[in-house]
Amino acid sequence: MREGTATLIRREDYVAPVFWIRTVDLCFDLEPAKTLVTSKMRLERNAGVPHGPLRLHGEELNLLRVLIDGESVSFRQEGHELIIDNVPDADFNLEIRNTCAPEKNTALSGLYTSGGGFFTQCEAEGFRRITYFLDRPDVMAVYTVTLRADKARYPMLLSNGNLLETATLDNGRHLAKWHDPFPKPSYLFALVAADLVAREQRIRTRAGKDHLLQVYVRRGDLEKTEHAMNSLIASVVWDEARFKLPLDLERFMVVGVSDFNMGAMENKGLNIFNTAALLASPAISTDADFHRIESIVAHEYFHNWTGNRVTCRDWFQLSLKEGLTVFRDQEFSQDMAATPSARAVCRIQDVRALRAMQFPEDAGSMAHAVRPDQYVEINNFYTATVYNKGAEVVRMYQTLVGREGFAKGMSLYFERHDGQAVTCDDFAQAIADANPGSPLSTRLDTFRRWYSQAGTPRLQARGAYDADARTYTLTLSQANPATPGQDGKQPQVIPVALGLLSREGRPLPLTLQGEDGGTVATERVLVLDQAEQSFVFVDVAGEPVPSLLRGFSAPVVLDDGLGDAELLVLLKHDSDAFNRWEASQRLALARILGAVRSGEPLTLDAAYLDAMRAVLRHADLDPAFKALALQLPDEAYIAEQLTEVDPQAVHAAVAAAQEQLATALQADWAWAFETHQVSAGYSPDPVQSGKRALVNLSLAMLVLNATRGGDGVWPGRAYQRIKDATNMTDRLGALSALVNAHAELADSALARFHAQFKGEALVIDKWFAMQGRAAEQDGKTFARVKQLMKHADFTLKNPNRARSLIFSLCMFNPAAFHRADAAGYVFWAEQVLALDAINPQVAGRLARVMDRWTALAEPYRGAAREAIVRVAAKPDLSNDVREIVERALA
Ligand code: 0A1
Ligand code: ZN
Repeated sequence: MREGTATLIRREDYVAPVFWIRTVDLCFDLEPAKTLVTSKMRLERNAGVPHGPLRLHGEELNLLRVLIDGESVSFRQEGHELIIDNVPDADFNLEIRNTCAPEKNTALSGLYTSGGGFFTQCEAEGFRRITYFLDRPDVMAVYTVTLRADKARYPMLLSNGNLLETATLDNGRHLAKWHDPFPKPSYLFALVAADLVAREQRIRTRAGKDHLLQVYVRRGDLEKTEHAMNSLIASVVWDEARFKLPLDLERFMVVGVSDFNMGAMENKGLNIFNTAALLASPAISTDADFHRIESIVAHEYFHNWTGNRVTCRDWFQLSLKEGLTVFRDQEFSQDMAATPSARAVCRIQDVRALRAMQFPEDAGSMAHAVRPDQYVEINNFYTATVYNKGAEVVRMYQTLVGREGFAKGMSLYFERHDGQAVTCDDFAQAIADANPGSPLSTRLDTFRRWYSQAGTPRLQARGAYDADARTYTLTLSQANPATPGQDGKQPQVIPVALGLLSREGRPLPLTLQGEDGGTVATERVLVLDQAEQSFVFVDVAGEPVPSLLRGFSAPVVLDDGLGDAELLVLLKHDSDAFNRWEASQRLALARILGAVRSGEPLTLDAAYLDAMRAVLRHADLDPAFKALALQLPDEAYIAEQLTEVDPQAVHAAVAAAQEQLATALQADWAWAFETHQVSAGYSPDPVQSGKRALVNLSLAMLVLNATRGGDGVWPGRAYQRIKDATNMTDRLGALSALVNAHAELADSALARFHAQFKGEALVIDKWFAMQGRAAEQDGKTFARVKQLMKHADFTLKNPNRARSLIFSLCMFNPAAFHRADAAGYVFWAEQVLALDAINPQVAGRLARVMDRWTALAEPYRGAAREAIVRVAAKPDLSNDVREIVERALA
């Protein structure tokens, strides 16, 4: 597992491979302790590059033999490479035989065992842990795979593509042979051998073709696959309708596994999922789980075109497939949400996630461009920047060329590049070429800076109204702060969707100077591509309130200089639901930041409380929207607004705001709780889940208020609700209300919950996570986590379980983690090192918690540094963790 060699890989050093591998015939004799792999490949020199030896990647393998055209050849092994100097000039056959040890593979990369079965994870560089290969995405081969294993223990033998043959062998073994007709890079290879059952569905697509969809899980989990299957069918239908992209396989398989490093993986025709991202039932899953599963199933399915049919030339282009596929799954979720309000809720949630995860990344030690320039360990670059900011970049293409123009661009992209391994530039060119004369095509070079410049641009907007001339001049300017290795940044293309409102909240027509007055649009997109530009609106009847960056039209930080009065107009009247929500957040943010900066205790004013009450009691607003608008900004997002962060001060201000909102609106919360109960049978649809979100928020407020001396009836009602609940959303909501408020009944409720869900690993994960995320109060949460580390159900070996407790504390609970006595940092260092010995990818992710340590105030800053130094001093760290801590200390 120890990597030993930490070389920096640079984008500019890309060279095409010296050889192509055209076909590969793989044969596996599967045994947990020692699996024998025989690989027969057809190789061809790449005529376009200078001659050189054949260098194959291989890690943690035991090499048995190497034959070229049936004859043994001499070879060298250097580090993680197998080098063959003398290879024929013409095409040749290469046969390699090696073994690997799946049951020792705790890193869960390559071939590993989980729950008594075999599973693979090959992205990004896991295939080289199975056999020697040109393990790079631009080498695409046609695979034929034979699996041999014990029939009783592994009745299901799966690989990519179509099943050619099955047979029974001696000694209780059996065989299955698969063939995938689509050339693919090795990272999309997969096999599964396990005792699984499948939910099956036959579908006929628009094109009139029949397909078999299968979802494979362990026996007891079959009834939890209905939602995944429905999500898969909806994804197939959507991709055909929206982008004319059909399912290209007769058989499409999805498999669940409980030990998995990420959410899921898009292996061609054989997607492998973390069970947490696949299994759902009302009894064990929340509305949020249902929603997340739908979007991940869609994401992996959409990769079949954006990732698999057209793949990445090299790993620097990762956002080519990930940013685009996240954009596609976000669009899908919005279309599934159906109503405008539910669509807006989706958008708000996506932006919240971007700000909570990606903005801090852009401001920290690991800041990198959407298309990074260098890496040591590619696994460290499956980031919010590559995924979520990448998706925002794709969204900007669509904003600039329009929905139809974007669909045309996608068609051209597939026309040009189907079956190829390409770059982000190829994608940009296709979208631009399909839309000549568009605001994208005329600024393509500037637009491309989104791929090369790290950092979140600051967009400043200032308006000046001239009453005599009836003009409103909006001056937009941009600046992008320096990030590691990037000082002077160039202006970027920033589409600014906007509207202007009268002081009474009426939308105003938007005519720019020089345009004929015929334009009556009340929303339009301005394109900023210079450091500063002014736009003059004419015929403006009175000083307007600008509603800028509607729908979050660009991933920037906006400073529009608006004060309370204007924000209250937007909160009440903006036709753009996103900006309405944004106004609610900014009103809260201003108050919290005011308290943190001044060091004075926070007191919420009547204007704010009245506005929040009006939102809560509003007759027309969607409950899901209300729940989002009434939620305070994340502590991590608040911290991002400060140059020097005292996490305890941030938490104190948020806790005070929470308590005051709970108390001042007590009667309103009680009203909301009573009037939004769902009586119909459970469905995770936006209407029901919106009501449950508002009910759960209300209950949390009511319980909090009760523990601060308010109406004492609510903790008892929450406790009863946990007992009576008929779905996990209600049950978990009530339980977390008690746990977060540290109510007296919390312990017994937690014990009951644990007893009730003993056998459900995914629910026990929630049980740990809830305690790790509980609002800190006098160190109680931290002490509880330390104690839970010794719980019989806790293990570092299962990534979901490790994340449920450790990440909940270190990543999602700043006040419990950043302690003045540094105990949180000591705990972090211990867990990073312990995890690194088991699973470097998971350890690397945990290491990233310290990315923003330099922004901390003392004593946190000094103590954080000490903890990072302690980790960095460990001599045999994985590349994953070493890269993170070294960048943090650079
Ligand atoms: N491509 C997958 C994510 C993924 C990446 C790496 C993995 O192992 C290191 C596993 C999954 C996706 O975007 O869904
Ligand atoms: Zn993906």
